[in-house]
Amino acid sequence: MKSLEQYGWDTFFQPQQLKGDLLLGRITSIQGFKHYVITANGEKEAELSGKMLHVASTEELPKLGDWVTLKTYDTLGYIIDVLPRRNELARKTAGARTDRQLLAVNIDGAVIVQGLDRDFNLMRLDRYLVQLTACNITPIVVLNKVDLVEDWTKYSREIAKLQRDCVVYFCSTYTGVGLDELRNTALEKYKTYILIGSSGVGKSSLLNALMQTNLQEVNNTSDFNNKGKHTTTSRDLFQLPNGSLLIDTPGMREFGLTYEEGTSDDLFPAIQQFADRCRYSDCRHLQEAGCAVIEAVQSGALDNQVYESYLKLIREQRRFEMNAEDKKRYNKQSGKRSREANEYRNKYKY
Ligand SMILES: Nc1nc2c(ncn2[C@@H]2O[C@H](COP(=O)(O)OP(=O)(O)OP(=O)(O)O)[C@@H](O)[C@H]2O)c(=O)[nH]1
Ligand SMILES: [Mg+2]
Ligand SMILES: [Zn+2]
Repeated sequence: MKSLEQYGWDTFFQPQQLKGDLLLGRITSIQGFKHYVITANGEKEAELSGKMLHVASTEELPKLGDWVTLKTYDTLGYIIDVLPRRNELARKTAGARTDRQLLAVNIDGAVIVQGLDRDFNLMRLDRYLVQLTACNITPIVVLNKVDLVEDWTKYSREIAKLQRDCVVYFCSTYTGVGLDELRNTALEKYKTYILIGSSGVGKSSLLNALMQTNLQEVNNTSDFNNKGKHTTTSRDLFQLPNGSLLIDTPGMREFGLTYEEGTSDDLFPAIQQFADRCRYSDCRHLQEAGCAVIEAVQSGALDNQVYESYLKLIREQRRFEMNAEDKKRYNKQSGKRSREANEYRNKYKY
């Protein structure tokens, strides 16, 4: 298994015995029906096996970063199984009410990129941090384009208000500031990271700078008529010279929350520190008497912007949860139908 370690394989994935002539590999790109899989015998192109076409939900289909078993014939392969995942990076897709989209799986860290031109936004950053925490993925914050600003310290002060456990790197792909530090202290060998953030913040530029070659075309907004032709359109996994694995993604307009249960207060450390002192243990910190969180906002101990962000995210999460319940009820019924169809198919072997 040695050679697969360099693509992120570790003891977590300890396989069920590999049967027969099956090969193990990791998905590095998905384009339509084509899945690119890196294996100990090099890169293979693979398609879904018949079995895969009958999974109960699309979330079970192979995703970028998945470990899969495949059967290969020369260069073409068929994906037989998806191995259990360490984690899944999900978001609610733009527009759809409850659609949860898996951006990538088996991720060690997510690099949230914001540009210091006009893109910096504390609430948006908070949203990314909440969702990553809920997905069990370590956040790394990169504030790019520092060549455009004079005072960086105010951004550190803003982010500190969120009281979240995340490291912030100030970078410029133009001047090279911060890149060595990012490379050497945030990106570990053989671990998998994903770049996320709005379009135009410099994700592909960062990837290129870290790769030390120009692999991804960048969205050159200085182009004639600002059309920005090279905006990234697919998610792909690359290996940096230091061995770490980095996924570039198209800029996201929306990064909706998808987590469903649990005490959401755990996801908001800045709120939690006061919440323990609320009069009612089920206080929602909206207008309840004896709410220590509201008192903290009034006294200035808690930043109002951080409180507003909390309220907004909690509302959004409740909406997602309610819609998800509706959908689950529906899926249960259609899942039963598809199971029945499968049983029938197996019985009569067609
Ligand atoms: N001033 C400045 N501009 C930068 C920096 N890094 C990238 N840019 C510019 O920002 C624009 C967008 O860069 P990209 O790397 O394509 O951004 P992206 O995040 O990959 O965008 P999408 O693929 O659309 O999501 C380009 O014109 C880059 O030249 C930087 O450090 N400083
Ligand atoms: Mg890009
Ligand atoms: Zn309260």
